[in-house]
Amino acid sequence: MTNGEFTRQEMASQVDVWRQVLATLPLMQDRVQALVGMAAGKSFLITGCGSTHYLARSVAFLLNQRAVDATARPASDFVFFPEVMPEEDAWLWAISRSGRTSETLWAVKRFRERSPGGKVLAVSCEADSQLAQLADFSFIAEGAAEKSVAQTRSFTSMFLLSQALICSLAGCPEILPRLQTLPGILDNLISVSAEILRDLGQNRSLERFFFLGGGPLRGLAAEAMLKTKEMTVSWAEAYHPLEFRHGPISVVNNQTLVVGFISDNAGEEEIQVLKDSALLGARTVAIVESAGAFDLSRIDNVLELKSGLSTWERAILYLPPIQWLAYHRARAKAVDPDRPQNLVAVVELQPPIQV
Ligand code: F1P
Repeated sequence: MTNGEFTRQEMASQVDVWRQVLATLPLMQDRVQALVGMAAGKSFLITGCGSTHYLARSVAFLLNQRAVDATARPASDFVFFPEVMPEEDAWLWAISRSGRTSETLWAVKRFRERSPGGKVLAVSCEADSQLAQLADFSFIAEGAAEKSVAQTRSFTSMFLLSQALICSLAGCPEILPRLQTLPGILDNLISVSAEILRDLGQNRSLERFFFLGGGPLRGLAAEAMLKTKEMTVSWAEAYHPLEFRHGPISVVNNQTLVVGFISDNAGEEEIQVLKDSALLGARTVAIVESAGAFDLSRIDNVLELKSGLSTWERAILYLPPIQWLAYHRARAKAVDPDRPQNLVAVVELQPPIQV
């Protein structure tokens, strides 16, 4: 199978895999309770590489919003600058689809050296991986593993699993039933937006892609950027929405697409950034909870989530539309999103350090 067929199938199965991941939560209850008992009052160092580094950034923000101390850094920063890790009272939360990425495994090693009493929590798609075995607690997104190089359903499923863990860790279990509604909402979102996403993906006049998201959506905007680069070999960048005016907007032209991941906290201001970009010739897309809440008259395309959920709860819904946009662009450019150029599914390196 080639020409993006693995990627397409993995994205198309996303709704079912989310349901599967959410259905396994009750089976993890004993482990979650043990984790909650031991992790109370600790701070978290969240890490990963590539996609999972961006996932870590959103997870850290979600924890911070629930008053849990958390910092996200790429695994290589923990390996080469271990002094940034506290010597006690911190846990390492490592995220890796494969559980085999060198830097992530090295970060675990460095953390153990620096903080012998600290614990390691792993979120992965591979139960038998080295990372899952090294961790004190591992949580697996069942059914989310992939054949493709670029992460799609694995990313969103590990995000959902992490979010469910945060509900327990941060003492907000009342959110869990609302997370259970996400697969149905995604199903509807993808069917109603399919045509827009295909048209945008097939629009070869677009050459520059910008994804704007703030707060918990910043890591997701970065992942949208990475998907666009990996799958379509295109120029893509991600920013906090209001940061866009502080320099990046200078390269906006009529070959530019600016996508806003619009939050509840700053919706009006975020949409104004899209409107400013439109005046410079950009095509704009706003992904919003509800179109009725804003004046969207000068926005080219509006995708409505209609989730009835807060930004914190619905965050992961912003990403799948961009995965589909990237898929269609890859097909239109005749590049294979299953095997992006210059990339491998897992980066395994020779140790530069004694590990
Ligand atoms: C992380 C990752 C991917 C990326 C690339 C190499 O892998 O950086 O995000 O697409 O192909 O690996 P993992 O640690 O999550 O398995």
